[in-house]
Amino acid sequence: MAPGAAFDPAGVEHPGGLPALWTAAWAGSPRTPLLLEVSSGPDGGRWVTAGELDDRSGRAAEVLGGWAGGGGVVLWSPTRTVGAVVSHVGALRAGLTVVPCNPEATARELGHVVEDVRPAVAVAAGPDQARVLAACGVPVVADHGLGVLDRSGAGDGGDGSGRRRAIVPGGLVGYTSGTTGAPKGAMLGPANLLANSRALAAAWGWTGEDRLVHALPLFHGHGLCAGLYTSLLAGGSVVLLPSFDVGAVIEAAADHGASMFFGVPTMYHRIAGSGRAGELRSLRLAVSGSAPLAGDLQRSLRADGVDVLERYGMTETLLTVSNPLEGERRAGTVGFPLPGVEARVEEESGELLVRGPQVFAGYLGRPEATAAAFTEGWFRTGDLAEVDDGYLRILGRSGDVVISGGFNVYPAEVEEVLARHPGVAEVAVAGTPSEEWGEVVTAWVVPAGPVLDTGALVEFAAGELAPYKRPRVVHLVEALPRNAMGKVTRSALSAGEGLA
Ligand code: MCA
Ligand code: AMP
Repeated sequence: MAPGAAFDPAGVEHPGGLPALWTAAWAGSPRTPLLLEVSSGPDGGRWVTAGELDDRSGRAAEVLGGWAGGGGVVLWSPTRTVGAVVSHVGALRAGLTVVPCNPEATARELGHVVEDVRPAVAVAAGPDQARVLAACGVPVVADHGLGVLDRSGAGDGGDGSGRRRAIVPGGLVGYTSGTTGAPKGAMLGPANLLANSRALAAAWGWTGEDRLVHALPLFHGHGLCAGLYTSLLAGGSVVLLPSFDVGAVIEAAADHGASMFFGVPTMYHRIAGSGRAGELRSLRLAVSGSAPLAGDLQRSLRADGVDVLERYGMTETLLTVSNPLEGERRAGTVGFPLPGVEARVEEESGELLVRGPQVFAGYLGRPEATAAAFTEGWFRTGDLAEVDDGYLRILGRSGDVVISGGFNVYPAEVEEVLARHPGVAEVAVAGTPSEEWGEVVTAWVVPAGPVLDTGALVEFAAGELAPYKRPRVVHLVEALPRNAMGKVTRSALSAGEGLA
């Protein structure tokens, strides 16, 4: 497919990247309202202005500055608070590379990230998180909930200087699970982050007049790089909701005159199911991504006056393909390459390949995985696709990944955890279809003895896996389906075939 609209490549190499552009704009109009946290917390219920964000994130940057110099900072903060935004922006301003983590991650999951990143420093939202991080040998900075950071915990994990890993400064490392079960860190440099935001601002006509209702996690590209970073670049404002709730989204949009909402299909499924979708018709733009949006769901929302724009992306590339702002948004497709992006479908494999200024540099510390991910400068997405009348249609994944509520889950990681339970002889994990979640994580278990308490097994998994990765359905079986090579066939499981 032809590259998206003309794009000035020089524009993605701005010195200082996004933080320099943000702070220059804030200095120019300090009274502009930027962030509203809908909560009863100390920042809740009032608009935080550009000047205040500048001031507070500047102070956070001063505290973190001592650890800058190409190091990473693990951010283990609550999601969608002004305080979390302040410490995040502060870390970027200090030249650190941010590694935002799921607040619901388990100690095992966090331990893997810390081991992999060997960060210069970590920011912990509470004493429990601080203990887990310090036990990993990382200097810990306490976040007192408002993005007010202090170094009192720093001694606990040593100074970390001997083991920090050098990473391109001022970027982001996004964790995306690997087929081997070990999540890999995708390194996005400052130019990648800026290119993504510039392309979205141009494609979606994003301006300082826009107001985004934000209910997505701030530890993934969708909510963070598309939602927060681009809003700050465009000079728009953001209403931060503590959790996703249909009524709260509708009220926030009405009460604060919002113009935009971004969601995953599970959210739109719930909005349509509430019978209140029509109350969002005043939005100028409702975007869906991270998982396929069912055509019927899109058509039902359209009938209610909400013409959802579906787009496509990945942690490694951020957003690359989008239905048009003007013109037909075609159900079941993700549209056209964004400005500066080229996309093509490889003939033999049917795999979608992309290249452009937002495509990442590689996986942290994994040169072989990085080399395997590229073919002559094109990134192999692992998604199968076709071009239909000019529009790109995603047909599915070439691998085993399960997408549940917009979160990717890799069966191998879940299997590895379940297999450690003494009552399990063999286990296989795959996705099974669900209208609400897209797919749900399902486990087929061959018990080691006559009795296996599946509730206890799920509880065991809860100690090791973030909530979205835990199996929602467990089937006890006598044997697992295998192919001629003796390998378990997950596709047969999803289809309910070959089970003893
Ligand atoms: C929550 N639960 C889940 C999920 N989310 N289970 C499976 N899959 C999930 N995705 C668990 C909860 O922990 C809870 O467990 C139970 O389900 C019911 O919770 P509920 O309150 O109904 O769920 P929720 O808190 O409302 O969460 C649903 C959600 C959330 C809002 C749709 O999953 C979400 O924020 N998804 C967005 C994911 C995302 O941003 N992906 C972007 C990655 P229990 O009952 O045991 O307590 S991809 C990306 O970034 C690229 C760039 C791209 O293209 O976008
Ligand atoms: P992640 O690795 O968590 O960033 O998830 C990226 C994956 O989400 C992609 O490789 C796709 O499989 C999927 N994805 C994102 N957007 C869409 C979409 N609009 N339609 C279908 N799949 C999508």
